[in-house]
Amino acid sequence: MPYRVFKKSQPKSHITVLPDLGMDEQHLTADFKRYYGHRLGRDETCRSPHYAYEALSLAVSDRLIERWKKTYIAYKQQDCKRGYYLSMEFLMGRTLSNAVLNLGMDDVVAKAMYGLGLELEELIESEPDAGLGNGGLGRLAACFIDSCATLQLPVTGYGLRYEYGMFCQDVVNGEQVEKPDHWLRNGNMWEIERAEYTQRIKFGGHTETHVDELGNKKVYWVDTHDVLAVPFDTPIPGYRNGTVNTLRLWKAAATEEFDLQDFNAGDYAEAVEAKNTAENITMVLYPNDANENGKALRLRQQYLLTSASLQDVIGSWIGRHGNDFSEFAAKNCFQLNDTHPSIAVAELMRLLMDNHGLSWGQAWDITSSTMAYTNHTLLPEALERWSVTLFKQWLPRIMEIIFDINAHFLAEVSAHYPGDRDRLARMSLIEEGHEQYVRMAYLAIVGSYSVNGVAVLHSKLLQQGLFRDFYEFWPHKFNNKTNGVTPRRWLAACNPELATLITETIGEGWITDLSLLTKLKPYADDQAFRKRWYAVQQQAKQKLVDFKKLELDVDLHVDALFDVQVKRVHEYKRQLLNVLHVIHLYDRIKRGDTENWTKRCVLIGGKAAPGYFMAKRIIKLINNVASVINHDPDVGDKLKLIFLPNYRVSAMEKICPGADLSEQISTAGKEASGTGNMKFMMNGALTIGTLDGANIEIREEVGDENFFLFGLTEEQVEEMRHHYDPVSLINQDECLQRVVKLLECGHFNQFEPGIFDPIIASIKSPQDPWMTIADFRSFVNAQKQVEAAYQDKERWTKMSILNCASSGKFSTDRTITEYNNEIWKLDTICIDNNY
Ligand code: 26Q
Repeated sequence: MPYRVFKKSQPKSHITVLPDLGMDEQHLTADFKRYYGHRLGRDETCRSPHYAYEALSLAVSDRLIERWKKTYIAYKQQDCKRGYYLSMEFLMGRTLSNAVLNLGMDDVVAKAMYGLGLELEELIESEPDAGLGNGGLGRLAACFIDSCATLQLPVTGYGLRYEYGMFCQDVVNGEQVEKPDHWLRNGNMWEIERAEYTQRIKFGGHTETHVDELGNKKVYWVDTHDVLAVPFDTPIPGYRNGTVNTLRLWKAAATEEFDLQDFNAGDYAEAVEAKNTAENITMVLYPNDANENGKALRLRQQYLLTSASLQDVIGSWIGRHGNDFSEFAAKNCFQLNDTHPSIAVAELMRLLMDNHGLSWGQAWDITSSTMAYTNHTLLPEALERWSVTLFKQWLPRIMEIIFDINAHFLAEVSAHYPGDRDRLARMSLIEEGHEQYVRMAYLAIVGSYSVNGVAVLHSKLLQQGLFRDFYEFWPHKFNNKTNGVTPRRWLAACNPELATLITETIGEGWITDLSLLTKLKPYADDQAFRKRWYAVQQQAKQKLVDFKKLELDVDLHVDALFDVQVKRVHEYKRQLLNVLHVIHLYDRIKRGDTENWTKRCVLIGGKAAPGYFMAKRIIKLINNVASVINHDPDVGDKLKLIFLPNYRVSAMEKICPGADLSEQISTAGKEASGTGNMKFMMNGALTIGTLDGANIEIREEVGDENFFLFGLTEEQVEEMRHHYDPVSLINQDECLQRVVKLLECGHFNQFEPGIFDPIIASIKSPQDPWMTIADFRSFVNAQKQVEAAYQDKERWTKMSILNCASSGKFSTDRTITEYNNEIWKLDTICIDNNY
């Protein structure tokens, strides 16, 4: 440890013993005032809510830190088995309201702020989102660590502290414009820098092999250009249980020697440049973008995360057990969030062998019984492959170890399948060809004792498709863990009115045992209850309308069906199918086919990867169609189409309580799970969806009659591929023909000729992988069912109650319990604290 504050001989623990902080209004108010006046130097003349947010956050944070320390001590004293969630993304969103809820201070805080004449909502809104993730995978990591803390599991999240998170999306002339997200500009109230746990990360250089007198081989990785990884910790509170776990995010920094070397040689500017190169590593989150694959900076990010985290875990192990690794595997496990941190397999081997003197066999036993891998995608283009050349250049020692792992692995395969050369080539960690590539998913599978998908269908398709050979070889490694979302953020906090109604009806146990929501089912038949449910939902819709009115200056009406699709914009998610349906409704209005019309407001939001041309063009199409429809006096309030800019966690917290209909319309077999679908269901929205990802399980839970199903199954999609003929499907369907004609004649791009040609060409192509046209008719028919149901208010409300009541399975508390029972096997650790 580079910094030692206290002399070893002198116990100083008394200076850290403090009386517990008061959890009442008086103590909180006093702390708030002290921070506001003394620490932040503000007074009543300050008009910005930002400083009041900071003062409140500091006061709340003090109360978290108290419990954090107790949790830390309990884990240390019990020397319990620990879990580590390694992820390149933690999409945390805002922290204040979640911390207040989990500490059980919501009433106290509301009263204290009211007493001070402050608008709590305004303070909460002034917190920027921590947008350190792209979408589902990053938000899942955030929900997981919330559940781990709530379930009192000793799990630490390890990630990167990007200076710039997910870009901010502006819409200019209907087009996405990216702006940097400098979320740390005004500081971060929730993190603590722990420079004393800084780790050193090697890059570049080369390896040297020495054989000692006993004939033992030892490898040295030398002449490296090292970078420092400095940890910043954020407390992760469980729900009112005294547990506060840790999210540790690494920031890259230059070593001092690095700049001194150049500086002494007189190259001041070069020294500063070297510093920049090092610090660039954690500068920006990569958007999920096929065009960004293979970039050296991304590889360096991945290695910094895995090496720093593993060194940190080993360092703390050695602090407790010395150089004895015999119990290491029994007491540690690492969950890899996709292949992004899968270099961990090779890095743990390196650390154990090169730094701690273990043999290959000892190191492999430990590695392959501590690593577990979660896959999040079936799209082949999204599977990570790194060029061997790049790997050798930046991580030469790691590349050697991967070759060694591969040699051992292929020997095992060929012993099992003698003479099967094709199989060896298929399963090799190295893809051969003009250039060699490392197949990261295979490295993760070989190095892990558990491999899971994130929904039943997805896990099945992994076993039968992408990872078939591996499943045949090691069936015991494969399992499914259906995703979830945390009910604290995604119901209790984001929809307090509905949460109150639920708690008044069935008690508050659902917040930590979501299966209790089934107790709501009988109330679906209770007319008085339905009336209250409906009123709460209308209120949530009004809140969303008011909010959008402020932001977008649009007039929406709560009597319309709120039809919502928010998620990353990607062709497989088929925002295009949604737009085709909207154009069809518009065409019906223009034709006067409006008998028994259901007013509908279609809301679409999501970011496109900056280099993804088609996705960006789809956003432009949505905006152009919106502009035509919303300005057409014939349409009026029968139909609205709104693009919601800058979709992010804090936006979803406002959107999901106000949604009637949740669009989950991906091509079957393409969406691994989806988690937005679960947030909507929990808040009482109905789903229109394909048999894809977790939709299948959602439908199973809520029953066919409460779910609007459409589209081809995954098998039908694969079967139809061979003879897919979208043009003839268009010709057979008059409505669809009219929709395509409207697009082709430039109705939505009168002054921008040709801009939608690539979109038209893609849906008309027999090669269209997403087969949008194939599902159009079935989608339109399902939407008619939606309209019929919506027109019957009692029926719709009943379905809404049943959706919420059936959403218990989709809590991450259930998901994490399964991870723990079947993969991690950690004991729960009670923290002695009256929360
Ligand atoms: C890869 C290479 C270079 C740069 C970035 C990336 C990258 C980054 C993020 C690749 C993928 C991601 C994110 C993927 C993701 O969010 N997948 C989603 O995971 C959810 C949680 O399991 C599922 O519910 C979704 O179905 C799945 O799409």
